[in-house]
Amino acid sequence: MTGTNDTALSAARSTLSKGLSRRTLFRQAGLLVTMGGTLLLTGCTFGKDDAKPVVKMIEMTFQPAALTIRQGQTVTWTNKSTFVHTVTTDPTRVKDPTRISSPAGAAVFDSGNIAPDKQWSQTFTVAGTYAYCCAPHELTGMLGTIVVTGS
Ligand SMILES: [Cu+2]
Repeated sequence: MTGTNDTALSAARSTLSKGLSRRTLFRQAGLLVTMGGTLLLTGCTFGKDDAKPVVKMIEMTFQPAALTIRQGQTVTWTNKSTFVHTVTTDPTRVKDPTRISSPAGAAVFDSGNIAPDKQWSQTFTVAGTYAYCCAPHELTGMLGTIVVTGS
């Protein structure tokens, strides 16, 4: 999959240019390569055998921005940036509620502040599409999508 390698290289170059350590660079590149079997151009799909769906917060982006998981899986957001971020589908936490959405019957969630090098997890029990954002950075486009397929 040349697309996977290109993506990993691109992410690696981006990371390097932002001044992170080479060790961090290679760890991220290695993870991207490891994920290669399921990495798509627009996101990742995690099957039942994949242990840990992860979304990284890198600078002011969610990576991958679009992630597909199975019902009942838990997604962990890891803050790899120097900023405080949040993960929210709560309309009361954002300036523009049209940016976010949840499937019918799903409770909204809000991580609260996730400091640099911290992480936060959410288990998805209701299938459907979740459009979430980082409340402090919604206006700069820090948006993400989780698609939960039926078990
Ligand atoms: Cu943010």
